[in-house]
Amino acid sequence: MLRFLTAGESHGPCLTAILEGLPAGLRIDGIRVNQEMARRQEGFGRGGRMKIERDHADFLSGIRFGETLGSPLTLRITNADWVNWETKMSAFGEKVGPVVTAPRPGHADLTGCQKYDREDVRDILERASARETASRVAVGAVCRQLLERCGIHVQSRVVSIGGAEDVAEQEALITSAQAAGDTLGGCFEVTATGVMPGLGSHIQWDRRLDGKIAAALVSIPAVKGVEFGAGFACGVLPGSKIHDEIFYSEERGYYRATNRAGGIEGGMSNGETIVLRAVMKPIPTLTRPLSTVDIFTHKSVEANSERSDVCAVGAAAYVGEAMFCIVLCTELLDKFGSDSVGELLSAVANYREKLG
Ligand code: EPS
Repeated sequence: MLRFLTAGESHGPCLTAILEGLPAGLRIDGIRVNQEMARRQEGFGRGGRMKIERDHADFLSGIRFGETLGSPLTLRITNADWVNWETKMSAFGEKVGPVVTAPRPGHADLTGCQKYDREDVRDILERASARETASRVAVGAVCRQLLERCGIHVQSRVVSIGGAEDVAEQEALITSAQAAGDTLGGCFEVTATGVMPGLGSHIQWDRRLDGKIAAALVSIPAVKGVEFGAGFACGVLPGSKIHDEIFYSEERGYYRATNRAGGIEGGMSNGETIVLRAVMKPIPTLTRPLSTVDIFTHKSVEANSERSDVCAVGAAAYVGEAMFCIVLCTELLDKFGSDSVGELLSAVANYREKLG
């Protein structure tokens, strides 16, 4: 079983992840991992933090001479901003710096303070920050390298920002949102090609591939919805306009001429390209803040505002790729379960050959 955990606060010393369950013998290209982390930092509308950080992953365990050992991988991403926060984020010692008491609407701030009985919103926002997604991109980048060995490729694109599909229009919208102290969300698409039929299963609710992918995508901060293939249009059109007819040829085996199912039927990959779209709400940190309630005085005040992004849909698309890679890799190992890459590759090749 592949599993991972992340740890780390946005302005703490570092982010970390432990990834367990990868087969031994996977050659890891560390440069590619770091390139993927750099991509997450790009995009029109990112905030000042992205000028401070040059995210890269250090591998602290699970690899020897560039190859996985089958033991847990530990990845560390150092926060360059830590030097500016060291005293304010100290693990021990006297508390210094202002206490944040004005929770932002739309953020984890208020409910987190209620749930964890904290009096400083920073105790919540530090972990709720989307900075944590840097760890996920590092883990996803490792998983991608295994998927690619099996002929599976994952990519993404931004579909729209603030309702605009044209890039120049998107940038103009982000510029005016910034001037107005506002933020913008949008929609991104993630696809996977080369996925063999049969990842996931129809036999139990928690083994359905679409359920697992949806959970992984909605776990990305600010993502509010996911659809596969024709998605919500399935509720409007008749069955004859939705279901993909099945064909067969010697060269292709079974195939569909359309892909409105988005590559998943009955909770299993069907061999077509997996296509999903996710929507990201606007980031809750506004420089022209909304109204909130001070958690000490219970008086109406302006919400806390601090450095943030105006728009991070491009970054979210890369995080979406990473989460998708992690789920696909988990399912691949679940189906072909192997301790070494050699075993995995021959099991995959045998299966593909059997299907024709
Ligand atoms: C982020 C780092 C954060 C934010 C952003 C994402 O850095 P800082 O808080 O120091 O500016 O820019 O986090 C949020 C949008 C959020 O709501 O917390 C990153 O590395 O992606």
